[in-house]
Amino acid sequence: MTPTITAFERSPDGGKGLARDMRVRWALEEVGQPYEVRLVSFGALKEPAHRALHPFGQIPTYEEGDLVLFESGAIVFHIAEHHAGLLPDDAKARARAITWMFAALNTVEPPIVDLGIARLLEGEKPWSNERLPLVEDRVRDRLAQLSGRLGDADWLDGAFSAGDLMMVSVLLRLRLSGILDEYPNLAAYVARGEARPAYKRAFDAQLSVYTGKPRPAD
Ligand SMILES: N[C@@H](CCC(=O)N[C@@H](CS)C(=O)NCC(=O)O)C(=O)O
Repeated sequence: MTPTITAFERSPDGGKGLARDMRVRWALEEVGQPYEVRLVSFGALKEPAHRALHPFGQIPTYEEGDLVLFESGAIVFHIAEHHAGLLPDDAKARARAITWMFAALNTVEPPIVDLGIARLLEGEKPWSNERLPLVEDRVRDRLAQLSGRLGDADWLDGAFSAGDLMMVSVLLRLRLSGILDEYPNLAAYVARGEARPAYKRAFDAQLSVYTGKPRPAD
């Protein structure tokens, strides 16, 4: 059954790959699962029809028959569990890959989201100049720890997994800040993720929504 995901009708980043449907698209492309996309306006996100799918009125959602999921992490995990290619067969390696998914979402993404808020929404506040360096340093702390763990490995734990997909997706949100480049092994890690054919297909598909150009595969 072909799943349907939701994405922004108009993306705040114009299709630079930061909206969270990108993670889901990437996972679906990695496992070779075709999918449909339903575009949702900002107004419609908060309407009852969408809230029935997503209690917080956000994207992405995932519908597969009568199964409805929200939260990009839960959706990617569901895809990874039901298709080969994103989680190792070995039980312990699988548990570690899932651990990295949670680490990306629960430990690395929050300070990165906080930085986005501090820069984009709080820049005019009288206390912004004092707060911003503190938020940036919290991001740097996490990146230094992650950089130390990754070392010169290609991926976080052996072969590429859903843990890497999620970590790369989260780190990409830092690109415009320049902070990622302070950690060359993390910048190279993200570049490896972006170089994957599945990532490129997902990126092109998301971008085509906003440029009006057809998907390359069409
Ligand atoms: N934790 C959620 C976050 C979802 C989220 O923040 N979605 C954003 C787009 S990337 C959204 O819908 N923003 C519009 C809004 O919150 O009104 C996930 O990972 O799926």
